[in-house]
Amino acid sequence: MKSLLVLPTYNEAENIEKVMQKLLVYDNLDILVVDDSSTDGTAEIVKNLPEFGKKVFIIERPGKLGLGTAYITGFKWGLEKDYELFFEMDADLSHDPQDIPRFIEKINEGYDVVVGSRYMNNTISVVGWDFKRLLISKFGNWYATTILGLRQFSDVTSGFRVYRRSCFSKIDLDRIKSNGYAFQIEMVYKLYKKGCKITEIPIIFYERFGGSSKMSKKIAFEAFLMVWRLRFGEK
Ligand SMILES: Nc1nc2c(ncn2[C@@H]2O[C@H](COP(=O)(O)OP(=O)(O)O)[C@@H](O)[C@H]2O)c(=O)[nH]1
Ligand SMILES: [Mg+2]
Repeated sequence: MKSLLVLPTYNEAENIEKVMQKLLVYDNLDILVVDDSSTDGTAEIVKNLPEFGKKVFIIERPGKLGLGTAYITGFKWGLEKDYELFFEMDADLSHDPQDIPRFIEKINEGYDVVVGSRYMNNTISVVGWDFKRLLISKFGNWYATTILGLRQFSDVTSGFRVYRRSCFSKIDLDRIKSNGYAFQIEMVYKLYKKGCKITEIPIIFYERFGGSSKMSKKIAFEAFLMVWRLRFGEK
């Protein structure tokens, strides 16, 4: 199945080339970088790759406009073309491109959405986080899944996943409001409500290779409030 992997970047120059090398081994996978005017030359590195314009594409946005809108922009680009599967992945090597075939296996079993989970079967598969960060992530998942009735899922904030094309005709992408972690929660919640078949696979999450995190307290707080808006707000 022809697949598009949307890779949002904001100052990932230290990581982008390594990630690309690991992604370019897959024949049926194109990569769309959505770069928000990184100041460290991320976009230039992408545009200098020999595969640029063939398997690698870029959308450059005028400023840091957020992770959620970066994904929506990327998905819409792919929907205008003939991609069947849409992957989400971080550009900082936290997610291992070698896991991609396991996502596709689940799609072939008939699932519409496959989420890579760090917390399946009551285990924690995170390398390199301090206790505080882990606690926030675990609490965030408990909080969101409890309020939204998604307790069967162990990791609704994970950003390593794949959606089948048909998912995007079930929801209005222009009405996805949230960014950061809330974006991941909103997508799972809305697609679940629309009857999409969603499953998880275990992944190991590694602390970013180079550079620094772009997530802030503000983005975590957005998720905190957004969960209630999703629960009681528009369907
Ligand atoms: N285009 C774009 N990418 C972003 C933005 N915020 C984060 N990212 C990218 O989204 C991915 C996840 O962000 P990251 O800072 O690693 O989040 P963390 O893993 O939760 O600390 C990385 O590839 C970032 O470069 C943004 O505002 N715009
Ligand atoms: Mg990261």
